[in-house]
Amino acid sequence: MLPLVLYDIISNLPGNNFSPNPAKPRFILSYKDIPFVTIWVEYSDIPIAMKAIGAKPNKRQDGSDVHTVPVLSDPNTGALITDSLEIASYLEKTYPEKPIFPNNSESLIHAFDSAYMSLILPGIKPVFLRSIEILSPASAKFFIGARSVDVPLPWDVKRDASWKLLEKGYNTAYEWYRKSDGKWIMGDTFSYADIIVACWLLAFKRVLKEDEWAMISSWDGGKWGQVLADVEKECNLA
Ligand SMILES: N[C@@H](CCC(=O)N[C@@H](CS)C(=O)NCC(=O)O)C(=O)O
Repeated sequence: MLPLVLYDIISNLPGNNFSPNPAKPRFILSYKDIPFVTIWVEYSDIPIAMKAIGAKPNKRQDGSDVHTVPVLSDPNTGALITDSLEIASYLEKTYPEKPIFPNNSESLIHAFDSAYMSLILPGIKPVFLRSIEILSPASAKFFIGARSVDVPLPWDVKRDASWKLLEKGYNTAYEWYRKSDGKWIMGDTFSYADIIVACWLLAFKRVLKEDEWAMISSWDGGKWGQVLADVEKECNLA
């Protein structure tokens, strides 16, 4: 089997990775034990680099085209897939061993993805500010332009108020987990929903200061540090 190729975003952190959406296919590939290599792309080069390989554009909320990563290329089938959810769907169909959408849960997990995002977005501004600090100047500028469409500037708001909003979102996610009889959102059954939760936590851990991540990971009795550690272990990444 030829290794698949995952396009992810470069940063100045050791090991590069920081971005939640490309982390999702990385976790799936590792969980399913599919060989892959990563091509690291400058954030500001995403449109030109993805156009150059012939990747399909994604859609902005207003319906206009935008090139995004992750993109996954599979030389075994010739597939070239844009968007983390599309990639998850492709990988599940093409490599069904170790399912990530067990019990026909794909549609529900798509809905879960949006619901989880709506918990995070209200408190995301300090995370975006920290993300800029780990990008090159050109990519930082591009990131501000791209992300401020959904999360309007200014981002330099009172951190404490944002942390409160983010904590409130995670308190809700905690209630979701508490209703499940097991450590995963579907009880004892691991799924892509847990990967979605973990990839955002990983992004926080990577871009935030140590004390900021320590605060988030300790919310809800240490639930979030634990979820990240559990998912990393389940996906052979710990
Ligand atoms: N829904 C897409 C979102 C991907 C996305 O927004 N990617 C960001 C990096 S994390 C990007 O490429 N942004 C480029 C831009 O907005 O111009 C997915 O899940 O793959």
